[in-house]
Amino acid sequence: MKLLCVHPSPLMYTRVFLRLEPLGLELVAGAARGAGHEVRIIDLQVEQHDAYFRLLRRFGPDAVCFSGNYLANVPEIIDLARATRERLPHCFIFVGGHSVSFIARDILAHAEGAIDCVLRGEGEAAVAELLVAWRDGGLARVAGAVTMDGDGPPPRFAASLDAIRPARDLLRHRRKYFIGALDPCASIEFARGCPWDCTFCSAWTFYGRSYRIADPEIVADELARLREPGVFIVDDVAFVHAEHGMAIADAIERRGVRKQYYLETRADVLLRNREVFRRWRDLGLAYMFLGLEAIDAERLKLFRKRVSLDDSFAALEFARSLGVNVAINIIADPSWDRERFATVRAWCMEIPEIVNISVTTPYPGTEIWPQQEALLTTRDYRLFDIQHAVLPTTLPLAEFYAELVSTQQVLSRKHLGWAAVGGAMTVAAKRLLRGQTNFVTSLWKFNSVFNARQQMADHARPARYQLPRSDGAAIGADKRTLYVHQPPARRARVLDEATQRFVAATRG
Ligand code: B12
Ligand code: SF4
Repeated sequence: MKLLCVHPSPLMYTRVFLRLEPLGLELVAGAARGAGHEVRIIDLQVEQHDAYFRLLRRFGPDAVCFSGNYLANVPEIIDLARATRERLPHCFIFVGGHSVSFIARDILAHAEGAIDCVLRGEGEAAVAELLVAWRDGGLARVAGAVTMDGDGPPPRFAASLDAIRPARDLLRHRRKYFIGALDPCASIEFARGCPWDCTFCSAWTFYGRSYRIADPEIVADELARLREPGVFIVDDVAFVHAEHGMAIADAIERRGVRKQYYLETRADVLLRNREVFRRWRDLGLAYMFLGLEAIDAERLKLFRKRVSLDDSFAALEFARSLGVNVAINIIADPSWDRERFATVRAWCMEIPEIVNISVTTPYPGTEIWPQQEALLTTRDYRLFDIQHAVLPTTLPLAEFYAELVSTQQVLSRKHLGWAAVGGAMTVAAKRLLRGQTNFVTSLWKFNSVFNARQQMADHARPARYQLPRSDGAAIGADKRTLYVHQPPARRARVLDEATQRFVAATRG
């Protein structure tokens, strides 16, 4: 069977700072190809809709699937599915990925027949079976499949993270992926899931609070095969498990792999596994993202981050001492007034780190969704990108955006000040010499994308598809309804005893 795998267009943030290869979709493609199907991938982060329709004509797929990791991409996916259905009425059209797994029925309803199925959960676990079931009948028996005719059994976890490799070779423009000065940059997965349970996050509800690790030798082989000098480690929390981090380090050292890495982790993990991070600094760790989320104890508690303010600051100190570039995230609350924005701005200017500001956004699948859903001021999917305010703001909305964008501008200028530009220009020149323009272009894009007037205008666009109301009370009453993959039995977690004790202690 011929399968075309499609990743939708970039969202606001990725239009400026980074653009990464769609690793999840590559895994789905890898699983389908491994089962004998002829597979193509198109990534609309780097290609236009015209290219998609041309490929559709040329390739003539029997099946088309879309990656729905991001809620804000839902309208685009539905419109593309409708346009595909018009052109290829008998094609099997399905969607999978993080966000759509939480709202599968709503997706089918919006699409009015243009989408045959939503495959919930880890796609590589069931895609091969799904394609056979569509050909031979029996879609409703496939684990994770949701169709207009009924639901299959609950989604199944992939048997291991090692068996199926991402079909990287199917991506047509590999040099288009970058993050900051890591240009070009590939992505890799060392571990999957998260054992913590922050209220604003859906990573733990998607993976049933599980945490699984990949075989160090297999990922080291994969790293050795990557041509890109930069590597983005996609794990939600890197190096939770110290021995695993060390084992990968050993394996890549044995192979003589030399790359520059980007990773994301938690303050408490960083403090606990200092040796691992030092080792990775020596191996090429260049950027680290710490999700601090708040700079006051009250909000940290509200987010159930389970990290004290003291630990957050101690982690920042330690990260600085490593000599890597550190970025942190702070979540802007809709209740912020001018004074609060000014305080945050002042604090951010005092510290050397890159600061990213996102806006509190309740997503289906998070614990705050049932609590806050009724308060939403908009249900337009496109605005659920953590850069728009979808809850009532204390300041008039236009003023909130003016403050938000000016804070982001101040922070952007801080890093692109003349001194910084001096450094950035040297990096830029080196990238240009290698024919890589992503990083250089990103330096000038900020003002055209982050713009308060544009953000307001986004709210005024007519919305064809809107998040439907759900029964928030029912979801809130039973936590199990939040999960896509139900939590596995305790023994299925791979945390060693010491890490388990650490996670349990931080969970309180
Ligand atoms: C790495 C990452 C990124 C990277 C890479 C994104 C990319 N190109 O893929 C970067 C940094 C660019 C990024 C950016 C953003 N991200 Co992000 N990201 C993640 C993260 C941490 C891991 C994703 C990942 O690569 N996992 C590993 C791969 C193997 O898994 P996967 O992609 O999920 O794919 C699996 C399944 O989802 C499924 N699947 C995926 N596609 C398909 C397709 C089909 C057909 C099928 C059947 C199955 C399927 O099968 C795959 C294999 O098991 C997730 C959290 C998480 N754990 O999911 C957040 C997450 C997905 N991101 C999130 C957000 C909010 C964003 C941003 C909007 C943030 C911002 N500041 O603007 C941007 C928007 C990006 C864009 N598209 O423009 C939210 C999504 C919220 C939502 N409900 O919409 C998440 C869940 C984080 C969170 N805690 O809330 N992100
Ligand atoms: S630690 Fe990170 S990935 Fe885990 S639940 Fe909290 S925000 Fe989500």
